Amino acid sequence: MLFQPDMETLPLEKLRSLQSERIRNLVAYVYDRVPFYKKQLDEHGIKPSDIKGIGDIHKLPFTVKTDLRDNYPFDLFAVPMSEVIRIHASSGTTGKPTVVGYSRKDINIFSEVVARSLAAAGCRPGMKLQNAYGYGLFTGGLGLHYGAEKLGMAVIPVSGGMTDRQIMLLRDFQPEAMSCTPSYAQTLAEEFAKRDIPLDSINLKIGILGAEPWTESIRKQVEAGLHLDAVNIYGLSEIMGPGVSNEDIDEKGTGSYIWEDHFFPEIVNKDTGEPLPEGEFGVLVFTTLTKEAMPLLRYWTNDITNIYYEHSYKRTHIKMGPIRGRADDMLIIRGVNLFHTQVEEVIQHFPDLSPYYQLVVTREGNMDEVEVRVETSPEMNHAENMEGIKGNLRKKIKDNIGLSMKITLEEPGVIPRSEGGKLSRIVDKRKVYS
Ligand code: DLL
Repeated sequence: MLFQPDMETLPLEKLRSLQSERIRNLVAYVYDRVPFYKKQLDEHGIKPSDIKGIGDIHKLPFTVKTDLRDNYPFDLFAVPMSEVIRIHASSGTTGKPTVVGYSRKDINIFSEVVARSLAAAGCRPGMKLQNAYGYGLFTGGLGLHYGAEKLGMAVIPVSGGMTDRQIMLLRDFQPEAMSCTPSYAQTLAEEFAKRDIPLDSINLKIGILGAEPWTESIRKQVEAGLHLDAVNIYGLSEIMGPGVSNEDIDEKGTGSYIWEDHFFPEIVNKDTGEPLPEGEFGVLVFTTLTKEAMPLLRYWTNDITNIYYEHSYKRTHIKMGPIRGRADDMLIIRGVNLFHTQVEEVIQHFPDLSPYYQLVVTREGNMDEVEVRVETSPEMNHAENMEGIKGNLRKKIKDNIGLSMKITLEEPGVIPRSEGGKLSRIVDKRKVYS
């Protein structure tokens, strides 16, 4: 189902002229209202009138996370506080959080793009959504909440964690859809198996999973463990929150539609910032075309992926592939760039292993070492040749990624699980030594 079919299928030329009109207005708007942007454009010798259409977007400078920190908390707001109706913040691992503000129109658009996303995921008015994203400063909880209401779903606002309560509500309220992080969906799937709860005691058909990278192996595990279709939702607070892009349930595995009437995407080279051709991997950059309270020009997300058109599909908007990882989470091991999702992709081809794993990075002298701790699957016959599996995994990783890693097979249940939020799969012990 398409929530806003006219916009979601707008012919490309019309989409481009809408984006052109919006970027012209946006640049004039931020130049007038946000001292940071006036200064930045002046310094780059750009006048708003130089931006004649979306094709001129490359002339604009990037906005980066430190710009948000430097303008903490509200200096990037383009409207007076009397027009702001909500404030969210994302907690960084260090220092102050990044703050974002929304006008009433922003919250309406936020709800609309989440409603589009849920409809693409297969949700329908009248279905119940158990929303297990955290409510609070994090955009996940309230973002899904307003979007589901807009679509006409009945929202069950449980928030994250509290596994006993989640399971009770899944059984008693019989929701058809659930939203949570993929790692928490893994936790739930595992709890159902552990507690021997029959899957026909629940009614889930759709899982709306995002907020952290995940791959097909987690999709398979969660789909089998909860008997549902697991669909990707992507977004970030700086740009809006969840619902910047979403997968369609009928097109699973082919990428997520970016709602490009509101969020204009580019992929750029991570070292030079140069735009890359369609399909190539690089850093995802977004310009918010319609935001009022805190619009951003060419925001450097640090997320690595690619974008491409698939004209045979239901909508005209561009798609993005799965996020490989964030440029700042990328490990550089003996000169080789490594995302944990690459290891996850190799693990998925081993039926005796589960997608519960952790990468432990240490430094021996000047050499970085990676240990892959991965659980054997509960069904595995332990008489099997453990050394053989280790050897094969080591070889596959070496062939596919180009790095030798130490492999440790763990008993099921040993690797830390998500307790409701985002899960970190990397333990970097080098920081302790340096
Ligand atoms: O995680 C918004 C969100 C909430 C998205 C609920 C989806 C569902 P932040 O906390 O600002 O916002 O974190 C944004 O999380 O830049 C990505 O690195 C990562 N991320 C979000 N969705 C996905 C996804 C929310 N589907 C950062 N796949 C982003 C991979 C994701 N990474």
